[in-house]
Amino acid sequence: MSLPELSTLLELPPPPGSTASGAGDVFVHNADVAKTFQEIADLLEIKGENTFRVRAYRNAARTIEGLASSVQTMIAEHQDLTELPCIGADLAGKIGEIVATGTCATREQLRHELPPALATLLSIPGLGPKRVKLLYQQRNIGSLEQLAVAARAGEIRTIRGFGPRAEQRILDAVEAQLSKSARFRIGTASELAQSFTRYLKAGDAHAEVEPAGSLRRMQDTIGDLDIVASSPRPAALLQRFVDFDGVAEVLSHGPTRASVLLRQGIQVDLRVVPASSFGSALQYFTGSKAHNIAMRRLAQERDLKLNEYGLFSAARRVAGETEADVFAALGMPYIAPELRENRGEIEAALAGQLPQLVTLADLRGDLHAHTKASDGKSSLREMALAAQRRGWSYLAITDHSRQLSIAHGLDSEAVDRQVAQIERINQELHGLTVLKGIEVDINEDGSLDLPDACLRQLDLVVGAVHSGFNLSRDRQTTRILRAMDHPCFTLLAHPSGRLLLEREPFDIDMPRVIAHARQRGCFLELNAQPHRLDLSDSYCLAAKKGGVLVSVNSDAHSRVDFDDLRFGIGQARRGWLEKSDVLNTRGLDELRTLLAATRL
Ligand code: DGT
Ligand code: CA
Ligand code: CA
Repeated sequence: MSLPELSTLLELPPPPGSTASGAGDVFVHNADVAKTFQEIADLLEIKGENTFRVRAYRNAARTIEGLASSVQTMIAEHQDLTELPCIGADLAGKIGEIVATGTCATREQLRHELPPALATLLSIPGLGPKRVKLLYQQRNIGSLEQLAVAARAGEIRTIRGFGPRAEQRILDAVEAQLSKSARFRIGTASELAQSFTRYLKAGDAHAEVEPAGSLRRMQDTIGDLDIVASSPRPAALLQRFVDFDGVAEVLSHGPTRASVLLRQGIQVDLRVVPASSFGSALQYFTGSKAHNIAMRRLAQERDLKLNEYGLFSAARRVAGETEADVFAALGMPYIAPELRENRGEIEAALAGQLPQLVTLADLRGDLHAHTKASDGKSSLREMALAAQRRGWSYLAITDHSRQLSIAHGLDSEAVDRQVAQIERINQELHGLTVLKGIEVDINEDGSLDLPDACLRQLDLVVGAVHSGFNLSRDRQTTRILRAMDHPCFTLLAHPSGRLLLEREPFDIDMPRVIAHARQRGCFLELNAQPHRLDLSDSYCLAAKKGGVLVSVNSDAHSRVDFDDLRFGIGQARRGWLEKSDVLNTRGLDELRTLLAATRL
């Protein structure tokens, strides 16, 4: 199982009425079981199966949704599910299967028989199983993309029961849905962009190739990739681009630009310009759009014209070969891509007040990492050696606490054992100090998941929310503030709980959390995992303004995860953070002083 998947599992809240500990491997909600049954019913209906069978699944789904207690708990307590209305032995068996495995063979079989994306058509308002069946049987439409193509071509209105108005409604809904789902995490986008860039350069020794757009600005999610290049042989470079092995479809291919769709579903735009325009093209395609518009206006005020070909005074090009030239010709220093959002960076640049943004090289260590003792994949020694190789002064080991049983969280005795192990390894290591820490669960009432005596022996205590995401804003905020008030609390991990493209942040009064952290003297994390990037850029800025230090942490679950810190640093830079705003840029002695000062 990949790491993002595992952490998604880890963070499913427990079913109502159960305690989080030892409830099995995966928390399965009644709603999950009901949804599985509804999907089976939908697929059976699309297939044209017996209506009684379809109705049996729908009735069972309704029964389960309406239950006061969790079916997972009922099964754990050996209650007889066939006593429930509309649940016979067969369905009871399937509920058991879903609770045990997260899915059931009947659903998997149906998904196998029908086009895998067919059921997604049901998400379009006005399309029930009967109409989806018609679309599939009569036009072989099996996905939202195919539905959009058919609707645009006016094919839907020709099917009996659909008219031009229904067709338009469907098209609007499909387009809204497609644009919503079509973003990618920066981790995925960055990996694709790197391999693409390397590939393009390998075929053309004299080409300059640079990823631009939201990726270069290190935005947390990316819509499409934009690559800017210059080459003595543009046609050959564009040909190589469309010939890339991972290309699923060539969307356009001209003399200076081309667009392709990669198999992963991400679009890549390549723009090839003369070397004399490379800087201005890079500036233009890096964006953001709002930044570009403000820059162009500034140029106009000085009787200059700025576009992707250069900065012009009448017909004369005054800059364009490098980005720095363009900024200089407009009377300002180079603005880092991460700042280019028209959030005051142009004014700051003109006034000579740009922040000196933190860099990856400024980090002296990491304050959030796991080992095999909980759900990590590397041993304590492997993690420490990897940290040492990076030239760091310290690495805090912060495995999960006991409540997170699915992640094999540590109890007091296990923490004691790890503390002894860390003391031994610190005897051997040179240059690197392993700090004793824990990622302790913050309970719903704001208490911490391990006894004070256990926490007190550690160098730092990282508090984290892994359950109870749906508390009201007031309760969630109070919970966090209370946890911060614990005498051993050091650092709040992934403060908003968001999982990018998966789960919204929980409802919390972040300005209050920041103000409280300042008062309490504790710290906030910027978690660098590309599916979290939490704090977000704007809350980083709020923390800076509120006088709270941010720790940019990897949350590494294996030694290769330290590489993710570059995404965290990108987010920190988007939030205008400087070296002095980041806790783990401090040397060991200063860090120890700061950590000790959080103890009450
Ligand atoms: P994304 O792809 O949604 O994550 O965001 P971007 O920023 O990469 O946007 P994209 O791919 O549509 O365009 C790349 C850059 O091209 C964008 O950041 C700025 C520039 N650009 C695109 N459209 C316009 C425009 O209408 N006006 C100006 N001034 N610049 C534009
Ligand atoms: Ca883009
Ligand atoms: Ca684009």
